[in-house]
Amino acid sequence: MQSAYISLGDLKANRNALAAPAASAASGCSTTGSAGKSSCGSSDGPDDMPPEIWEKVKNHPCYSEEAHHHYARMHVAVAPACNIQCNYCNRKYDCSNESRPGVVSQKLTPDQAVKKVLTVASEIPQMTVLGIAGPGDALANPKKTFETFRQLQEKAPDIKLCLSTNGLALPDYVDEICRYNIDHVTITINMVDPAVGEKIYPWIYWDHRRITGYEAAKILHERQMLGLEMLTARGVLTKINSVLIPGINDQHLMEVNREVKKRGAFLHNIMPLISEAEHGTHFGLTGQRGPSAQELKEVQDACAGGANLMRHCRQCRADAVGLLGEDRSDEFTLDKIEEMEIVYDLDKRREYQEKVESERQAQHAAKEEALAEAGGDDGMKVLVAVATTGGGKVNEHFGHATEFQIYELTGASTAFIGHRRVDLYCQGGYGEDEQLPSIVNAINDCHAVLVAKIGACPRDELKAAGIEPVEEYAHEFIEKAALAWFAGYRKRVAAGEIEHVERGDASIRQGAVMAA
Ligand code: CLF
Ligand code: SF4
Repeated sequence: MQSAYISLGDLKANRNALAAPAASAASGCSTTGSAGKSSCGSSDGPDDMPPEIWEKVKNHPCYSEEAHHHYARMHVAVAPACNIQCNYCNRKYDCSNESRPGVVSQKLTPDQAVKKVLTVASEIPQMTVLGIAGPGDALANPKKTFETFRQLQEKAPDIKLCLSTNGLALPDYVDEICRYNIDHVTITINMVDPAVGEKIYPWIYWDHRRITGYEAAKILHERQMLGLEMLTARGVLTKINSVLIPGINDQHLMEVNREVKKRGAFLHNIMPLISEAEHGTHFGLTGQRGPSAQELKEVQDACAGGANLMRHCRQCRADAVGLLGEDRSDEFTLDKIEEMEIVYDLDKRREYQEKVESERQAQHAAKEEALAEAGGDDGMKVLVAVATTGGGKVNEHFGHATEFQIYELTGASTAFIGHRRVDLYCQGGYGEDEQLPSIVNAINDCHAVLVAKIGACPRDELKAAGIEPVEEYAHEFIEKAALAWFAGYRKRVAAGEIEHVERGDASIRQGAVMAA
């Protein structure tokens, strides 16, 4: 599996480099920065990760790829205003820096937000993280954002607090972030060169005035870097989101990756630009395209060795609820919450999370066992798509999948490399054959698709497209199932029963997902 943590050596170097600001700023937050190495199923965490960092990441679905199969997050949409303009954003919708473009969330007051969090926490005990990620910028709405966090810190002490910002106002709020024990902050950083930045940001509102062009991008860049350094110095785990915009910052994101690593970023999440004309953004209306799946992967792979990459982001909405990739926000609208009883039982939540933890460790152990038997790397590498509803298992029917998780396999490794959203194939009990070409396009770079069940028609179409439908591993752990299929595949190739051929590129789904 892909490592999702910065190394301890990097942490120490970062801490030393930032020793001076740390000394002057250290109060409130832990003084330990981001650290660790590979994801681990042991309850103590990886050997080289300080226990306090493991505590912060082990059940955060965004900061740990492994955790995202098992733990849920929710967002509350309390922050509507924004202090900058991004060319990929239309304010009619949620902030595209953290949210899927084209989605509108139900805005809440802090009191409504707190009630919603307590209700969800009592209904979904594996919900461990609360984030504020728009619909505008969390720190352009500081009163609402921090009032929500203040109340939650008192009323839901076991829930980790998380916020996302464009970084312009960040240096002014680092003390406040620490005061409320907000352990996780995301900054969207699309450039470290204002000449690139001025193609992305037409204006910012700063120091009581609107500033445009190069000067605007320069101020934003300086504020982002300062904010990141201040958070690292105070031990707040900081993730960087970058929107990959082909022709504008695709070649530049490697430099962004290096610069944020130097300043102590814990993770770097490179997300594809989604720029459908119907969303009415500047980029959408001027024909700026988003990347293909392979273009995204190439940029991510080119950043290998720098700040560790997050590849499981789902570009959630600003009122998302549930596991990453599932959207239960409709179950928790304001009117429905009014009808629900809040039973915030900390012991019950802990008890449930212990069960989740043993499931996660079982997945980890199954993967280790499968890797030990995988037969070694012979140079062959393939991608497979997996249909899952969570729990780390192959447990979704092909026709019910709204996304497929993509794994890269060799004879000695398995790595989660992303997901592909698709329209539902099964509509009201019938297969929708018109959807099949778009589903095939979304996983066209894969050699196989692992599912709990699949009907005859899609099975034949997938085979005709060169993608093998596999249902023998239904309800098994994903990595174990994928490696078992790959071992059989290599045997068939070696025996001359089939020929191994390279696959083509795949499309990243633009537009909203159709609900089940
Ligand atoms: Fe939300 Fe963001 Fe916190 Fe996660 S989401 S504020 S760090 S709790 Fe996660 Fe969603 Fe991607 Fe964000 S998958 S859009 S990275
Ligand atoms: Fe839109 Fe978010 Fe950019 Fe503000 S920071 S313009 S809300 S994408």
